[in-house]
Amino acid sequence: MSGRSPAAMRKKVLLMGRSGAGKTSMRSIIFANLIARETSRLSATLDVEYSTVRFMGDLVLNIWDCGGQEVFLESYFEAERDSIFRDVAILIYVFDIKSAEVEKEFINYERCIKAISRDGQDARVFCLVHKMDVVPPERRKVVFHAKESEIISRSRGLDTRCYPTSIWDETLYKAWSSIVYALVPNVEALGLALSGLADACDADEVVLFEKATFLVVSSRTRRSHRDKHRFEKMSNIVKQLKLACMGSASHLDSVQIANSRFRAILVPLTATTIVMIVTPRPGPAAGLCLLNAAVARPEFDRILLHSAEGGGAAAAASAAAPVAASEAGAPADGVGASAAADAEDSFRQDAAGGDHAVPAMSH
Ligand SMILES: Nc1nc2c(ncn2[C@@H]2O[C@H](COP(=O)(O)OP(=O)(O)OP(=O)(O)O)[C@@H](O)[C@H]2O)c(=O)[nH]1
Ligand SMILES: [Mg+2]
Repeated sequence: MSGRSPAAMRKKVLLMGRSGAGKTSMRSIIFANLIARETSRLSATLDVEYSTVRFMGDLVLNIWDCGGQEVFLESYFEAERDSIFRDVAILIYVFDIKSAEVEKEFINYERCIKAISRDGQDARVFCLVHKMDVVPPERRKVVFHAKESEIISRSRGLDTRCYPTSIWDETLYKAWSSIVYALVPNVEALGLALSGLADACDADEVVLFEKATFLVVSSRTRRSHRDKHRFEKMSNIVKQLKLACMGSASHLDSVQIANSRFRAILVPLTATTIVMIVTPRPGPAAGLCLLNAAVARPEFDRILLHSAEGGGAAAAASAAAPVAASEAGAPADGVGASAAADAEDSFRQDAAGGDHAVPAMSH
C-alpha cells in the first residue's frame, strides 16, 4: 500500500513484571509461534529485549520485554528511567499468581505506574494475573477478583484493565485480543463493515482475526450464544492447527466446520485478516458467504489503509454492495459461484455436512 506513513502507526508496548512471571512466554506464543510447552526452555531475559511486530499490516508494535530480575529493575527505575518510560502507549504488567513476594510485586507495579503517569502521558494499563492454571478451577474467580481489586486500588486512578491468563488455555488470547483492540485504529469502521457482511450472509456471527497471531480484532453477533469464550477458543484451536500444518511444511488457508446446526467458515479476507462467518443450518450456502467475503474485501482494504493514513469511520460508508442468495445463484449447500473461488483460491469445501473440520492446505 502506498502513501502511508509508517511512523504514524508505531506504538510502544512495555512488558513488565517479576522475573519468571511469564512475559517472554506470552510474547513468544502470540507473536513468534512458540507453543506453550516450549516456553520451559526460555532463559531469563537480560535487560530489555526489543521486538517489532507488524500487526494488521500498518500497526507497528515496538515491544519492550523488560527482564524482571532485581538488578535490571533498579536500572529501569533509575539510570534508564527516561528511555524506558517515555512515550509508552501500553503498559502490560504481568503478575505471577505463584509469586511468594506479593507485596514486592505491587511496589514495583506502583513504581511503573508512577513512572508512566508523569508528564500526563496517555498510556493504557493492562494487568495480566498470570499462571491461573495453577489455581484450582473452583477458586479462580475469587482469586482473580481479589487480585484485581488490589491492582485497581494501587493504579493511581489510571485506566487499568485486568485479565486472568494462562499460556495453557484461551485466556491468553482473550487478554491479548483486548490489548490489540485498544491499539487498532478505526475499529468502529471495521465493526460497521462486519455488520454489513453479517447481514449480507444472514450470519449468526462474523469474527475478524489478525492473520499471523489469530487475535480477535473485531466481531459482530446477531444471535446470542452461551459460550462467552468461543472466539478465543477458536483463536487457540486454529493457531494450533496452523502451527501443526507449518510443522508438516503445509500452509493453512481456510477451514470449514459444520454440523447439522451451524457452519463456520474461516477464510482470508484481506492480506492481514481472516474472517470467520458462522451461519445456521439449514441456512445460507457456503458459496454465498465466500462471495460476500470477496465483495467486502475492497471495503476492508480501504478501512485498513484509511487507518494507516489516520482516517475515520467514514471509510465504512463506501461499502461494496453485498450479494443476496438469489443473485449469487449459489446452490443450497456448496461453493458454486466462480467469484467464490476468487475469494479463496485454495479453499476446499467440506463434504456434505457431518461434524468435522476440513483445513485446506497447500504445499
Ligand atoms: N504454569 C504456568 N507456567 C507458565 C505460564 N507462563 C509461563 N510459564 C512458565 O514460566 C517460566 C518463566 O517464563 P518466562 O516467560 O521466561 O518469564 P519472564 O517473565 O520472561 O522472566 P524474565 O525474562 O526473567 O523477566 C517458564 O518456564 C514458562 O514455561 C503459565 O501460564 N502457567
Ligand atoms: Mg523474559
